Amino acid sequence: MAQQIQIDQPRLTSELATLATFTDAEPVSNGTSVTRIVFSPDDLRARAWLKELATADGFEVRDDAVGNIFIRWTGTDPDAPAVATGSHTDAIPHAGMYDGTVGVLGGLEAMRTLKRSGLQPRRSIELVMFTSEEPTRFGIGCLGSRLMSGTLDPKQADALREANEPADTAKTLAQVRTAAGFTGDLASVKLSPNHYHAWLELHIEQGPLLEREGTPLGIVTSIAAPAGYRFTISGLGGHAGALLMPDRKDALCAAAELILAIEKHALATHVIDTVATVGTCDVHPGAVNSVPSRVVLQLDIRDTDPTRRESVMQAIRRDIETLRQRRGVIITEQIINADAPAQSSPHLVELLEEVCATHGISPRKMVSRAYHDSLFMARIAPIAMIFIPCRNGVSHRPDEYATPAHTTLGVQVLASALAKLASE
Ligand code: HGY
Ligand code: MN
Ligand code: MN
Ligand code: MN
Repeated sequence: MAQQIQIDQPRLTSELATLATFTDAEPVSNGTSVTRIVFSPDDLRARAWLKELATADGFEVRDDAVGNIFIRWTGTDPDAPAVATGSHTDAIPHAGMYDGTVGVLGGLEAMRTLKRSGLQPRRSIELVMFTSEEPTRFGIGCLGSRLMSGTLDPKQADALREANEPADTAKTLAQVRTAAGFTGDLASVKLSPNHYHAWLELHIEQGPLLEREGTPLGIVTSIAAPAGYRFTISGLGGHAGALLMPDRKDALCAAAELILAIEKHALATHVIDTVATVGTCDVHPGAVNSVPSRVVLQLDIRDTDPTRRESVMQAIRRDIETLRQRRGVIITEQIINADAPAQSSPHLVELLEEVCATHGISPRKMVSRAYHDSLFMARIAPIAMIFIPCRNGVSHRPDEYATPAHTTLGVQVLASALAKLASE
């Protein structure tokens, strides 16, 4: 099979470049800056373009109530659970052009290549483009795959509000998706546990290991466990000149101490798998001559071991208690998500190793520190992920880059694996 698989590299490279034009980010000199927030005009244009491509290739296209797109190549045994692959095309502000898109356009090219090779798959092969893998708009990532796998309550999901809008104007997911034309009941998004025979996702590594070791491909054996929390710190603000220091309860100073405490406790595990960052900090009222009275922080904390992640949270909470007393501020904690890690299917890892051997590749087995929709697909299907190197391990930045050769090799391995799985 390996020999017959001729990926159309120029077409794939050009489609990745076209997809990157659906952005409202300003052009930058050091790469391709992409901002494509879920259900934004650019996201809707990208969706329409992808569907046109897939329809032109003769695949069946549908979307579900939250806008997950399904591109299906029906097999000779249409009732057998399908083999699936896919990823996301939404992008955080000022991101790059390869995160997620390699898995979607690479998956489409894999299906087209198999079709061109004359394969008649027994199992259907399905490409999925997930809605809102990034947490940017609604504060929680993987909305589409969480709902598909039944790990997010549909009513809770519809009530999620835009995370970066003022509370009084923030729209709910229900309002935004309805305006985008997705009006079905979110409960209908959930798939049964045996809906798919197997799930594979092709993605850039978003880390430096493959490039550093000169390995062209990684096989993900597990996906680290992400958690998100929102801390609201309320103090006593006022005039930056007239309010004397002893009378202040400066919420931003308290936030600064909390941010450093988070870093301190993440480092204190002395385990490289523990990571934590405060990625957003909203200061109210946000005027230079006004003492901050309220600050909202969003924490992203991850670990391959959820128990160790929780022990870091306990240490942070102890420091919060001290901060409350010493600074006289109110600090409330809201959990956004606290997910379990995912293990890849040993069978799929072995199958990918066999496919790599036929392509003359010796892959690296590795942990994914970024989360992916595969983290949730693991709840309803056997999963594995294929990683390709990205330059300097950079991601979520305009200088994110994957070479056409690495991208093509990743798609070649994906196509061979899909063909094998479709005949199982
Ligand atoms: O944050 C992540 O791990 C993913 O790239 N959204
Ligand atoms: Mn991402
Ligand atoms: Mn991604
Ligand atoms: Mn992802």
